[in-house]
Amino acid sequence: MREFISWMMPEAASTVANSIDNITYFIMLVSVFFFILIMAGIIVFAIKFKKKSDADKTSPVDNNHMLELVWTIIPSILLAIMFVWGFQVFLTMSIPPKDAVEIKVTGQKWFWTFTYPNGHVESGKFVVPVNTPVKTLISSRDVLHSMFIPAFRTKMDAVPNRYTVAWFEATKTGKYPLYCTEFCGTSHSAMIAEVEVVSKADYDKWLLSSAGPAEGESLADYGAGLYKKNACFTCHSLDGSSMPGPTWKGLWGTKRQFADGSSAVVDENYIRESILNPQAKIVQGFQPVMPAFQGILQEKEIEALIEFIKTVQ
Ligand code: HEC
Ligand SMILES: [Cu+2]
Repeated sequence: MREFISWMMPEAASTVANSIDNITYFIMLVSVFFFILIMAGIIVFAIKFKKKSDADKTSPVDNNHMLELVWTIIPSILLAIMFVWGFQVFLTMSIPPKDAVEIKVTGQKWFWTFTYPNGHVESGKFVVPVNTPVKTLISSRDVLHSMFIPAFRTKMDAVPNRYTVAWFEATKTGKYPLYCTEFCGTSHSAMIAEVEVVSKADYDKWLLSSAGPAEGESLADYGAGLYKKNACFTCHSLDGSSMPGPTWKGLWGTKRQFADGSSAVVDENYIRESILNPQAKIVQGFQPVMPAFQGILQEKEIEALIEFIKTVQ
């Protein structure tokens, strides 16, 4: 039976995924069974007891104790099973194991950052060890978001000014999508990340290695990757098209007019300041909605982004 209906669910890759699926299937099958039974009853009775002539009288029977007991007791038992079973799974999902690895997950328009116990900050990519409980402390820097990892059946709101907690234990290495499931504005649909489940050894190795271009990769190419990874693309286009932020096409070297009337030429220092402290100078005609990347981007990453912007002509 399980194999027969499992196409309805995404891949199950965490310890709780199967228990959640089982109770979902149980509730669904019970509902489908009674839906068919009741619908069939309505149709059969409507045909069988249709008033055929004016002489037909309504049945004198007005109750049946046995029948009423049956249709009260059976649904009560089924509901009790659903409640107790569901509550058990809910408790398992709600209480993170004591030895869980703790990772902070921050949502903001329109990307996710993951802060590891050693201070390493990663965006767009959520690397976690396999067969290890991971506790996520989730929050938001602006509006409501929600972290959803379908393969783990994990979903939790990201709320500004407070932490929410979710936990999971991945059972298979591989890559799984993470979505924002709380509509949060223009580029909500681009607010995705990739969960990468790796072996414990690879996880430790990954945590130790610092950010930087791969062997043989130019700084500008590395910057192009960061443009995607840090979701700059949700607000800045490369082809001149209009988005919440100014396009990067031909940005380098142009003269910028700011909302306060001052102006400056776009050079390394201006870009650096725009990334770390975007509110310092607001480009005329734009809203001050760019998030500050202070504490998120490393020095080398900022250099790479500057090199990349230079190449967008
Ligand atoms: C939520 C939307 C948003 C995101 C995400 C975003 N920006 Fe911006 N950015 C803006 C807006 C709006 C402005 C113009 C207003 C201002 O100057 O703050 C801007 C301005 C800039 C400027 C100055 C550009 C100019 O035309 O003078 C730079 C450089 C910049 N952003 C870099 C980045 C980088 C690098 C990233 C990714 C790491 C990024 N931005 C992510 C919205 C965003
Ligand atoms: Cu969101």
